[in-house]
Amino acid sequence: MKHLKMTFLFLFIIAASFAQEENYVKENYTKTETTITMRDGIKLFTVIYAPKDTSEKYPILFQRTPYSCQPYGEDQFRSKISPNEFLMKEGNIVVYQDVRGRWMSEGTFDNMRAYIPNKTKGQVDEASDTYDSIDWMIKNIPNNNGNVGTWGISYPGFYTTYSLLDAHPALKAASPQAPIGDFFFDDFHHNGAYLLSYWRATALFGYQKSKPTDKPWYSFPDIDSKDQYQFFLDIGPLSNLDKYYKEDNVFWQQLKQHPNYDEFWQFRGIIQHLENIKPAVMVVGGLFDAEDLYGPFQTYKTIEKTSENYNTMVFGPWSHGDWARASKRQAIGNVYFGDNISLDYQRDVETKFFNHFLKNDGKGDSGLPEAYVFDTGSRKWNSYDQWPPKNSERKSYYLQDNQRLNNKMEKSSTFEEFISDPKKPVPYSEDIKVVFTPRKYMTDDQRFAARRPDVLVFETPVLEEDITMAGPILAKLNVSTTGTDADWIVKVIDVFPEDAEDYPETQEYLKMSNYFMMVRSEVMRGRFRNSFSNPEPFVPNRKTPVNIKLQDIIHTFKKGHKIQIQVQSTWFPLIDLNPQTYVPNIFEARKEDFTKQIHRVYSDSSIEFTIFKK
Ligand code: PG9
Repeated sequence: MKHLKMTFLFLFIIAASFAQEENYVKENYTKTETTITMRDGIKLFTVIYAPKDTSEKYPILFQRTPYSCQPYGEDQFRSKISPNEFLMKEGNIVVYQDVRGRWMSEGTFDNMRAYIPNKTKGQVDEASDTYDSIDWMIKNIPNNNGNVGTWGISYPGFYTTYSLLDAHPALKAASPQAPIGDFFFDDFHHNGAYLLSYWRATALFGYQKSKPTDKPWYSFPDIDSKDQYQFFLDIGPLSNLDKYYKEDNVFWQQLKQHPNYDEFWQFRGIIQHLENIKPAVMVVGGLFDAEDLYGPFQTYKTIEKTSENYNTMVFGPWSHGDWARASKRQAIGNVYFGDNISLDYQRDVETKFFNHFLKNDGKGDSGLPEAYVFDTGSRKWNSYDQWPPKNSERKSYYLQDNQRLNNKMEKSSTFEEFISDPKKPVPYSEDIKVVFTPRKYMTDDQRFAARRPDVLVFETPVLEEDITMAGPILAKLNVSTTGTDADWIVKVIDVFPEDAEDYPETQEYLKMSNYFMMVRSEVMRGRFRNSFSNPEPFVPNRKTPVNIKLQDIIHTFKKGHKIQIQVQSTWFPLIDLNPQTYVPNIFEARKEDFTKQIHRVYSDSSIEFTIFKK
């Protein structure tokens, strides 16, 4: 009975704090719903929250989203507005907008709509929609101070990056957070491998609505299973999924029709257009973000190369969007990183960034570093005046015989081999569950994989001193297969010592003692090894180079730990199965195309790290 009382009390406290937060917005802001007419006549639904206190003028914080401006109705208030509570409570005009073709806005949605440079009359894209919206807001929202900031996470992050193109002069600051950079490298694909774990999410963007609506017009397929691995294994070839998504799921059809990096994807990538950027930019990302990691790193690095503007990056120990939450303990899966990490970032970094450029007109020093990154091994924040840090050097470790990860190549012609069987693929997670999009695996224990014969393991001896890696990683594999196609997955792992302590978050069946913590991982669909646009089969049994870029890390492998590399060829159902027999389009592969093959990894394969020298 006591337990029940405690539960009710806990729920009451949560409900009370939620109501209190919602009351804060209702008590301190007015809400106006309107439409803004774009240059082609389409009306975009826009919600304006303005401080009731009109004793000062406020900047406009603007978010464009495909995920709706709900709740709809001028008497319905969000529980929280703006990027964080600090900015909400100090007062800003906060505007949300349904992008073209979504929810209450008119027009036709185009997934990752391609940017049109030098638009002619009548041509529109998300840049022109943003420009027209900002122009209207500055002229029509009372009590604004003439400065606009944009922000958004993930898809809204993509629209934030978009706001930088043909930017309105009133746009002074933008924070693309986990922005999608390119759907061939973020979210739905990684280096050409299709993320099967995203399959259900395809419904989000697969259907066009017939008119402005405040109710979902799409639904997610009900898969009659609690075990995603078994469900997709039983499904077999991807064409068997068509019974769930018909012709009217436009995005599913596009995914199947464009298995290579063709113009369909190329035109939609936004990274290529990031040049001569003027507004101040703060890119934010999660070092364990399973959805968008390519996007934030490429957004920051490209702007750094092509533009003279204020451009900074913040990467913390976060999974997708954690930095916008207020969890006291920051943990991802079994691994705990510290307390109040998100709140501290919101108060001391994000709020500071927007205030500096929107309330102080960017005068003086922002007080923020060029690169503010959390070392996920030492559990400490670091500030650098460039990224990767100045005093870092590239160092190679070789995949040597007897499972040795060696900083010298003693043998170049030995190899390790394994049987890769699509009928018994390596799970990407031990958890029995169905995900909407992948998340937890990014720090999961990899001992379960290490014990499989189709996962190669290479590791250093126990480290006698700390080694800090800070920057990109390049896997330079030399491989062969008896087949004509293959995927290659590389995982970088921090092996904890025997005396590592459990966390409250550690799953019951696990121990942190000798935990194989995933630090970074990536796949290369072997057919794309020389070109993402022009795939090539392997020649059976021919030693072939396959390079895989792994996204940046900042991780100290501490004394007493070990650095481990795992190499495998299936990763299921995070990614779809490679038939290992070359077919023009894997989405059309037949059951008989899926073959068991023998893969080899040669000992002159290496992993090139960026080592930071204190
Ligand atoms: N990038 C994330 C996503 C895109 C598409 C489908 C599912 C997730 C996001 O916008 O959250």
